[in-house]
Amino acid sequence: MDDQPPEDSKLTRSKEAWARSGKFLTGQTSRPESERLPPGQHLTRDWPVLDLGLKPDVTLEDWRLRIDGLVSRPATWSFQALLAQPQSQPVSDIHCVTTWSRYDNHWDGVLTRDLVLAVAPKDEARFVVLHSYDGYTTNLSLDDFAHEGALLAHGWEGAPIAPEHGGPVRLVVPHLYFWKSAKWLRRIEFVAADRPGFWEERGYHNRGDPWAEERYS
Ligand SMILES: Nc1nc2c(c(=O)[nH]1)N[C@H]1C(S)=C(S)[C@@H](COP(=O)(O)O)O[C@H]1N2
Ligand SMILES: [Mo]
Repeated sequence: MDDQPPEDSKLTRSKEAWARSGKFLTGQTSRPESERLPPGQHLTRDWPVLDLGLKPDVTLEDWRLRIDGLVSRPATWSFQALLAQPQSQPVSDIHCVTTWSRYDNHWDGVLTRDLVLAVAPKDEARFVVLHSYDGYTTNLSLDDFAHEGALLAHGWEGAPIAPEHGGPVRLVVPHLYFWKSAKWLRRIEFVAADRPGFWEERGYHNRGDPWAEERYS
C-alpha cells in the first residue's frame, strides 16, 4: 500500500501558516541549559546578601540619584522622577563571584539604555563610575553599563527591592559578576578615563565576565 500523506487537518494548515509567518520566533538566542551556569558557579534558590555591612538608611523620600560628568543633560532624579522614566521588566540570572548563581530574577525599573538616552553622554564619555550611599564604588565601560538587560531596579519579583538588597534603587548588570551591580545607588558619573572601584582596587577583575571567569586581576 502506498504511503499517502493524511489530508491536511485544520491544525496542520495553521502550523504551516505559522511556519510561513515565523510565529513564536522571538529573535532572541538562548544558551542550552547545560551552558546556562557559568564555570565554577552553583545554583542557589534563595538570594544571599553580600555587601560591606554598612547598610545605609535611605528612604524613598530622601533618595536622590545624581547623573553627571560628561553628559549633555545632567539630572538629579527623585524616586518620582525615576518612575516617570520608561519602565521595563527584564528577567535575568545573577552570578556572584563567590560562586552562587540565581536564575530567573524578575526586575522592574529603568533600563540603563533609556537612562543614556535621557542624559545624552558626550562623545568623550567612555566609562561610568557608580557611587553608592554606603561609600561603595564600581566602574563599567559605557558599553557594559548600557548592555542589554542592565537596569536601575526598584522592584524584584513584584515587590520593592528590600533594603538589604539595595533598595530603594540598585543597579543590575546581569552579564557581569554581581559586584558590578551597585546597591543603594546615589550617583552615576560619566567619565573619559576608566577609574577602578572598591573591589577593582582590591584584586578583583576590572570587567568581571562570568563566562570568561574574570574573577581576579
Ligand atoms: N553599595 C554596594 N553595592 C554592592 C556591594 C556593596 O558592598 N555596596 N556589594 C556588591 C557585591 S560584592 C555583591 S555580590 C552584590 C550582592 O548583592 P545582594 O546582597 O543583593 O545579593 O552587591 C554588590 N553591590
Ligand atoms: Mo560579591
